[in-house]
Amino acid sequence: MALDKEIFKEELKQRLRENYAMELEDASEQEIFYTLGALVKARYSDAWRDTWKYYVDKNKKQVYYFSIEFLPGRMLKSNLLNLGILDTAREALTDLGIHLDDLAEVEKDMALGNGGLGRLASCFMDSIASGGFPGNGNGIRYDYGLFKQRFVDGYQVELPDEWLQSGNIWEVRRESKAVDVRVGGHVYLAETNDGKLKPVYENERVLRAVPYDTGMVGYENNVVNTLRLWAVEIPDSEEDKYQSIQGRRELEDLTAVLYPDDSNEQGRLIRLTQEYFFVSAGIQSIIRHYKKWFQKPISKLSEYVSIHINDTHPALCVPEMMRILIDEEELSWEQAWDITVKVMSYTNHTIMAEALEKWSIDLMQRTLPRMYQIMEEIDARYVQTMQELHPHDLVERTRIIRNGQVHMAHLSIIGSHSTNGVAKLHSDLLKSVVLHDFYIIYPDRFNNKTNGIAQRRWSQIVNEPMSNVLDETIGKTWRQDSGDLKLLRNYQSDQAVLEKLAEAKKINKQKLADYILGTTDIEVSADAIFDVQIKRLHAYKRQLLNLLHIIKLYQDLKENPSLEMQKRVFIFGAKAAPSYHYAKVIIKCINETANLINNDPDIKDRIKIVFLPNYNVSLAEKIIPAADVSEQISLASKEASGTSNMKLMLNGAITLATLDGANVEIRDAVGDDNIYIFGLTEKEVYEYYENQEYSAQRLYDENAVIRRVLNAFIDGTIPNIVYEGREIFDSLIKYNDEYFLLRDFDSYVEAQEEIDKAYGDQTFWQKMSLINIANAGRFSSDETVSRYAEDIWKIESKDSFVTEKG
Ligand code: H2P
Repeated sequence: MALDKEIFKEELKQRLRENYAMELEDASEQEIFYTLGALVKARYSDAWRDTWKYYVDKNKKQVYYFSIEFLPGRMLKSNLLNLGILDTAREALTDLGIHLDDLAEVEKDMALGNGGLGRLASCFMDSIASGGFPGNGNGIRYDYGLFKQRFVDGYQVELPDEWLQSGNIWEVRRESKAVDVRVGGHVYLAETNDGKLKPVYENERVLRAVPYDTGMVGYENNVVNTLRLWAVEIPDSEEDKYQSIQGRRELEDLTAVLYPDDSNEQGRLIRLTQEYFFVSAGIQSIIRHYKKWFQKPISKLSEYVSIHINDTHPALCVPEMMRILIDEEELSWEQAWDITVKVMSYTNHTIMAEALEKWSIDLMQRTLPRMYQIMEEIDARYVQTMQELHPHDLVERTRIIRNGQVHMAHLSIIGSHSTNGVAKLHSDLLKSVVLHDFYIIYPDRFNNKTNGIAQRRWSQIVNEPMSNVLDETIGKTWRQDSGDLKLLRNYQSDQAVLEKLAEAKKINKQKLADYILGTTDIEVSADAIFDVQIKRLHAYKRQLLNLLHIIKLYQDLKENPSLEMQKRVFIFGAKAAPSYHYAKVIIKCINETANLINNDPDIKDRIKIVFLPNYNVSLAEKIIPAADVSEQISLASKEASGTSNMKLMLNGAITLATLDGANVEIRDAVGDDNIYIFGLTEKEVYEYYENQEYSAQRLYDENAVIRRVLNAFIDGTIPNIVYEGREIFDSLIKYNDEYFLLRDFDSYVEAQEEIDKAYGDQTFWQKMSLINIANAGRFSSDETVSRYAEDIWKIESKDSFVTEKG
């Protein structure tokens, strides 16, 4: 429904009067934001109701995407865009003297995730709704999102992210849909009067799970799906047990923070309980919905419900579904297992050990006794079935419970019908190395689904100047179907188009330069190359390699001030996990190097380093449109996919990359001439592991450039890093450089030199940039989600069944 500008203005004023007893002139930006949010929500509420009713009426199979992280960022503009009223709303607000962009800044980022995993989940939510797919998210409503990052003396300081302080305009509390979740205590099986074995719970704690629903608005299609996030409360029946404030707090802490530090026992306990809490609440609500509205026998569940386990955190979906089917629905084990495996599917997001989650048997038994019993049974039956088919060793290596631990990835694979990786290379590695044992057992369960990004957000919303040039050049169909970006290929030699794209980039760069000045006091020139690395801070992502190159450039310039090179601004955005010491050391070193270089009068503005604090979705939206170079420099084989690589490419940045994760597919899309590839291949990395020939010390001894760069960490060249510099140095030399930075250093420097040269020829550069934009369409999460829908979830898009039935 088109938006009438005048009616919209009147409605805004009227709602403001009703809610705040204020006239527009007197209202604060915050009051206007909340009023506008309520108005937008009201606009999609009918569609929201109609959508779920439609799924029910037509008995449509739905997917439930279980994820411990969601990172939607801000939702105002994306909701306006998807409702098709962004432009009109902007105009109407302008008439009223309000800038939509300023107003949008009021919204707190919904930051219920750490990085790519959570952001992917949110891109999927957008694409599932936009594709008209019946699909919902299920997660945790943390009171505090990912910490706010500040730098004090170059160190990362973490502050709580009180995102809910002023209320969350998009959510709806649904108390009537609360469910109970039982944890702790003891469970034993007792015979009932009719001779069945039933679990009896003793001394357990009952938690009340209250859902908060947020509408996931599809792009101009009247579909609004639901993201359901659970918060813990004390059930009425248990009030007596929680008379002290401290007791209440302990319980309420369960959904207080995202990823509590799990380096200590108390933290791990909370984490495991969190996992079970949202899994149990989610599955109970799915079953209740199914029974109430679909009114089909429980044995048919897999025809109507698909559950996706996003990484292993929701792996307890498997035993929890079994519990409900056996204990409550009284199905036989075999029948329950058959349904469970058909319903579940699992995505692996990384080969890093940190994500191959394991829990000690003892902790599992104490925290979730019934879950443990069921997992023991799954494990025993697995061994029994498989030992007839496979060698003993193989079965032992793949079982769920072994060496005193419960292996969540094993549980996810065994308990589901599909395991996928997130880029071709990653999926291949899963099959050939990381999960090879399972691939032998279940070859048909393995498949690849290369990640994608919500392209409307990462182009139309964040980059208006570029979007306008695209409209003028290739028409507007790309806004609906990003595959049409390829039409741009016809203009790669059109000087006028190249110049227009360059102008758009310049506008974005100037805007970012202003922001940088405002937040960090660092002045950067929009004429310089904006070289960007934005992602979680992690050793394998190799922000340190980037820093080594910067130090080299600095040393070269100091030695030879007349050295010819393009001006560069190196931009970083990254948070380090609070307990990840080494990552924090790298942050400190980057900040101190920045201090040194940015203030060195010999360097002036030839190199600038900007580490923008508090990297989050909103900051990404400011940086990405302004980027010239996209740093994707993880050690080959370590980055499962990456998604900032896709966002940066879509915005015309040139990728500088190792052949890792989805970089391989980006290279295939743009061709070797439009990307800069360097470093070891994944095969070579594995060869090093095998032959153990790698010696960082040798590289240090033999390579004078490397030596000089590394010495800068310990000889006082970079000030204020006495301990940190030594730690970096030792990690590379004494501990033999786990991620082969020194091995890739020369080829990285070479690639950087080529980039420097290429940027000198602006036409050449703009053409590469255009080719990147033109070939980004295939990395749309619309496409990715369609593949999941077809191959894994077996759900149909609303469009397809609407047309099907005429
Ligand atoms: C992870 C992987 C990325 C991947 C993303 C989504 C865990 O994200 O490392 O390679 O693209 O999941 O599948 P991240 O490192 O950004 O936290």
